[in-house]
Amino acid sequence: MHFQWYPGHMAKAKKMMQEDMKLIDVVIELVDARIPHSSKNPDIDALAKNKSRVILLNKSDMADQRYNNAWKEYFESRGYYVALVNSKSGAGVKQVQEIVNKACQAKIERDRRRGILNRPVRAMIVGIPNVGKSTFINSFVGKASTKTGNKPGVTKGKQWIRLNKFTELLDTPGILWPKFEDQLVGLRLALIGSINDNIIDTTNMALELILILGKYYPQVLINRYGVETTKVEDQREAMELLQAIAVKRSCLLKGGMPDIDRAAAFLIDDFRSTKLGNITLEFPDMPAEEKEISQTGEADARI
Ligand SMILES: Nc1nc2c(ncn2[C@@H]2O[C@H](COP(=O)(O)OP(=O)(O)OP(=O)(O)O)[C@@H](O)[C@H]2O)c(=O)[nH]1
Ligand SMILES: [Mg+2]
Repeated sequence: MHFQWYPGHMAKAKKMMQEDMKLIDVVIELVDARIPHSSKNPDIDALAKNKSRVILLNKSDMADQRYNNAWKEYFESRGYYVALVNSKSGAGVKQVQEIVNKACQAKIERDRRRGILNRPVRAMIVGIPNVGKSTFINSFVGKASTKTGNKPGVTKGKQWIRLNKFTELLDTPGILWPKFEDQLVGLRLALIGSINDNIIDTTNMALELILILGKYYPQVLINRYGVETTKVEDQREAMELLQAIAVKRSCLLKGGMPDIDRAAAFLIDDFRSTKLGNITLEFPDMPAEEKEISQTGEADARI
């Protein structure tokens, strides 16, 4: 289910994106509501210069409702039109048409002043692999016309889906690369399952998760695993907590030592399957030093 970027790959994707940008009026970027910072493409602002911008916080059903709203406000305050969506169930998808209309209002009026009437606005969906582009398009368009699956992929050719009198959608979404030079971003992308587990060490992923949970969701690990405390400040304390979870769950190696790898794997599984609840891993007001909470890489304060 995973996608890997190589320099050739990326250059091609970028070139394709530049070509597609010439055809469209509005860019609809999907980000994962659990990690809106890390799942946002670093180059899209430059690529989509002068285009109307819509951000969809997808998989909002898996994220924390309080922070969903905070992120919505955050992006709105930066000039984006924003919606919270669950593409899988279709919740929130209907309002996207209205948001696209609003985002394109200025353009429609400009056209009208020039005597161009009834030219539909052209939109394109973009986002990193596995963020839910195909699922969203299916839901938005109203029938299963685009291939979906838990598998990144690229389709060739350009076709437009006529949504209604006012809007056309490029049928192939643009696949964008994440900020993968940033290790912390890599860990969080791996946590939500969007990059290969084999590239990123599972224990490091679990430690990053524990640091965030300890800070923002202190009750979660206590309730689920019966550990005494989740007060963790650094990697060493996070490791101690992971060991405590292993012991509580009787994940032991021969000789009785805690089996860290197994504990890390089921902690991550529990997070991904929302058994830990609806958890957001990034927050709009996260101070810069907390973006570096895991001390594994340079924090990227840019969104
Ligand atoms: N819970 C939940 N799952 C979703 C949502 N949107 C998509 N998914 C799931 O996420 C996985 C990836 O969805 P896709 O639509 O294939 O993602 P994509 O962006 O098209 O992926 P690529 O084509 O690989 O770039 C699938 O298992 C979907 O069912 C959502 O809003 N909520
Ligand atoms: Mg797809």
